[in-house]
Amino acid sequence: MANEDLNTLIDYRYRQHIHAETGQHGMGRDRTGSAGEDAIIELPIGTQIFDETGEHMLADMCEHGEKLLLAKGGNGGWGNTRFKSSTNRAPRRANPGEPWEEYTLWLKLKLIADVGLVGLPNAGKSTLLSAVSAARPKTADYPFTTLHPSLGVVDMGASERFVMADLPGLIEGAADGAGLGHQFLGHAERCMSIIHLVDGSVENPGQAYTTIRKEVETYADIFKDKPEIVALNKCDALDPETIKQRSAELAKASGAKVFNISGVSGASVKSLMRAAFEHVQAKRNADKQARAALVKAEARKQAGLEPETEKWQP
Ligand SMILES: Nc1nc2c(ncn2[C@@H]2O[C@H](COP(=O)(O)OP(=O)(O)OP(=O)(O)O)[C@@H](O)[C@H]2O)c(=O)[nH]1
Ligand SMILES: [Mg+2]
Repeated sequence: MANEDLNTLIDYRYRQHIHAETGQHGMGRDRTGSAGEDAIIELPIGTQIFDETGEHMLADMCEHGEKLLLAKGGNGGWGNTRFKSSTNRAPRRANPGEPWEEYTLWLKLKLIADVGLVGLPNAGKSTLLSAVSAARPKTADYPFTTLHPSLGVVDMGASERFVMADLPGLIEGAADGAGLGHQFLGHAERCMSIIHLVDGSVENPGQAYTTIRKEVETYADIFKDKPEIVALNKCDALDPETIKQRSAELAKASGAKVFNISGVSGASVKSLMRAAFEHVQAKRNADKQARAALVKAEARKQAGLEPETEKWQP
C-alpha cells in the first residue's frame, strides 16, 4: 500500500522476508479454519514493484492509499461439515489450512523531482546540485556538459527533504526542439517549482532570463502558474558593485526577488534551498488537503448525503 508519509525503502533493507499467515486448520464440530491474516507492506509513493527477474514492472504506486495484492495469505481449512455425505454423516476429516503464496519481488523507488533547475548552458546548475546533494553530475567549463537530467536529494534536517533535478541547459528555440533542452522540459513540467539560475558572469542577465522564460512558457502553459525562484549565480567571481547592478537588472526582467548566490562558495545557497523547500511544502500541503476533500466527498456520497456546499450567507 502506498503511503505518503514514507520517503525511503530503508525498512525493507532489514526486513526482506515478509509473509502473510497460513490459514488455520479446519476443525471438528463444523469449524472452518480462519483465513491467514494478510501482510500489508507500506511503501513510499513512487515505488515500482518488479518481478523476480527485475525486468517486468508489476506496479507503479503513484497515489496515497493505492493497494495492490501481491500474494495471498493462506485460506482457512474446511471444517468437518464440509465432508458430510449420504454415507458419512459424521465425518472426522477436516482440511489443513493452506500455506501462503510466495514470490520474490524487487522494489525500486523512482524519484520524482520536486524542484527543477533551469537555465542557459553553463549557468552552474550541475555545480549547484553537487553543492547541495550527494549527486555528482559532471560539471565543466563548456555548454551542454549535462546530457541527461540527474537527481539529488536535498536534505535540510528532520524530514525536510526534497528532490532536485539538474536539467540540461536550455537555449533559444528549445521549445521547438533546438539543443537538448526540449526533451527535458517535460521533467521541469512535472516539478512543483523551478529554480531559474542565471550566470552572473555574463553581461546581460536580464536577457538570459527572458530567453529561458520565453522557451518554458512556449513549451507549456503550466509554467505560467508554476512557482519560480530566481537566482544570480557565480557571485563569488563578481565585485559587489557588479552584483548590485546585475541583480537589479535581473529583478527588473523577472519581477521577482533575486537570490545572489554562488554554487562554488556556497554563499546564500542555504536560503535559496529554504525558499525552494517552502514552495514544495506548500504544494505538498495543498495536495494533501485536496486528497482529504476528495475522500470526504466520496464518504458523503457513499452515505447518500448531498455534496457539501458553501454555507449560505445573507
Ligand atoms: N566562479 C564560479 N564558477 C561557477 C559557479 N558555478 C559553476 N561555475 C563554473 O561554471 C561552469 C559551468 O558549470 P556547470 O555546473 O557545468 O553548468 P551547467 O549549468 O550545469 O551547464 P550545462 O550542463 O552545460 O547546461 C564550470 O566551469 C563551473 O566551474 C560559481 O558559483 N562560481
Ligand atoms: Mg550541467
